[in-house]
Amino acid sequence: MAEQVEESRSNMSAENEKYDENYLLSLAEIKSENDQQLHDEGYHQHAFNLLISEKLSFTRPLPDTRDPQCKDKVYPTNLPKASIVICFYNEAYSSLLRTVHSIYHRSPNDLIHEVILVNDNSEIEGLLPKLRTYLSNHLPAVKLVTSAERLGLIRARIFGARKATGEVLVFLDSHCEVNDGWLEPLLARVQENSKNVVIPIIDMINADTFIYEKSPLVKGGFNWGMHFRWDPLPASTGPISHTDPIVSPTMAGGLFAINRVYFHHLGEYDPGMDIWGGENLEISFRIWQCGGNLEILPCSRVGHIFRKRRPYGSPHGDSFLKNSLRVAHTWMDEYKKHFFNIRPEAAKMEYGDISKRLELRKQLGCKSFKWYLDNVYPEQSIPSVNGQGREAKFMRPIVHKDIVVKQKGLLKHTGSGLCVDSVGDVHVKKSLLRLTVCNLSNENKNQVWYETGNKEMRLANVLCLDVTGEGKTEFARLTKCGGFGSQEWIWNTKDGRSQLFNPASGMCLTTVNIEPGSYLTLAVCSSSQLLDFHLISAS
Ligand code: LR7
Ligand code: MN
Repeated sequence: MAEQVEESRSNMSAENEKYDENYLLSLAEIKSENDQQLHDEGYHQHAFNLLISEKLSFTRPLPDTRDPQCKDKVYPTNLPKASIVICFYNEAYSSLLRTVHSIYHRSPNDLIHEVILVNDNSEIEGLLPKLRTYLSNHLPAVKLVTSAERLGLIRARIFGARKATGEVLVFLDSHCEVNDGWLEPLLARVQENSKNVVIPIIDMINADTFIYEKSPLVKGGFNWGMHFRWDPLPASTGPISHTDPIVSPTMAGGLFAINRVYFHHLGEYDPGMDIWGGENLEISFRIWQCGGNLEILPCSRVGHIFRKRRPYGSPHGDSFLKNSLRVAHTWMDEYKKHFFNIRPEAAKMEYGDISKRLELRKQLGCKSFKWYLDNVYPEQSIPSVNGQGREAKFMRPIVHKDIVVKQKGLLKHTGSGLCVDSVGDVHVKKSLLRLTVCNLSNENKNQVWYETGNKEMRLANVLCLDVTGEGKTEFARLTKCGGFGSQEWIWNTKDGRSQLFNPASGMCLTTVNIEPGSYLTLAVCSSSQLLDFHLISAS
């Protein structure tokens, strides 16, 4: 096995490959018709930049995002072994194999009992034969199983878990990359207590650039619309240790480790849930209410591709709402009314038979939802109904990433000497952008661009330079800033150029002409002078 992996590793990863953001950006450049097609179809089918994924090696290097103290931790030598279960529906070949390779690449061989890939009846033509061939040549130990029908991710996980025989189950999404030392902390904590269910810190793989970003220490919560959310760590717990487990009221859902026998004892998942959504809160409430612990382990880090939309639908309507109803009616007691206050239409909706889940709750002797709120999630605010609200105990505002202005100035088109402003006022959304005569006086704010640490270009520090339209060329406009890929601009200064590169489209900002009034748009990056811009200070 190890030999096979070794062989494929040398095939797949270039010698002396380094983690380098500029290298990633260069992979995003569209250089041919074929690139364009891969890029466009990739966004359509997978909602991430497939062009980069396909070019990147399966075992690419990643930045080690752990706190340095994590490296001093020593784990028992007799850790239990993991059955890693990965369900996938229409996952891209390259992101799926990168997930699997990263596991073998960054885990001690003797801790992996097995890797089980559950194909949830994927419909991408040719995916399965290609995958089978690859696995049998390079990763023969990986078990690939296919369900008889599309199960949805919840039933697919039950299906996969029932095939597993290792002591600990580790679930992962099919577009992850595990990082150095990810597995040991998870297994050690489950070994300490078989009721510990543990989660790595989920680092972010940017869907447009594949840049691997370190996530802050946070914990899982939810809002009364039944959406999972991240909560800041409460200030009252004192100084934050960067290595100790963080008790978490909920989990995001996709990435966690649990003792296998305990998983089955606890009732697996609710098999009445369809396709996607809700199961993460369900298993979180169930773990806590029925005597388990849920923790995030800061020394275990796994990257996940965060897509801006889900690239598949649910055949039978909104599975998230239906699944959430099953959670509310099974676990939330009188507190479900807060959900119905937010989604009144849901109160009368069908959610199927939950009698088996209610029976399970009784049989396991689970505690009330009030107990959970009081003891596990005291920082949750409870909306006031008939004056009976509860103020959050240690609420504090969620810290948004600070928007730092890196530099500001007029955006000058090098060749023409003209500057960029908007056709409408700087506050008017959708205003087109054009070349105009530079006005160097400071009063004239409508030509001053602010480049932020979020890689945005904001005109007068108000709206963002945006080029929407997946793959299709559109004119540049001002839109509300929202951290979208179409608002991301990176100075490309390779080969003496000075161009604004947009990784999401793989293209560069350009002007259609060099006269005053010419609109701005995107073009394939090249040495054309039409694409050269630079920032000059407004005297
Ligand atoms: O019908 C399906 N069958 C499947 O096998 C639909 C999906 N799947 C697979 C899919 O290929 C993927 O591997 O199930 C996995 C999860 O689906 P995603 O990636 O579309 O889900 P997500 O990442 O958007 O959503 C998060 O919430 C879900 C709620 O049902 C699941 O719990 C996901 O696992 C979960 N992902 C994470 O927790 C990763 C970190 C996200 C954060 C924060
Ligand atoms: Mn996912």
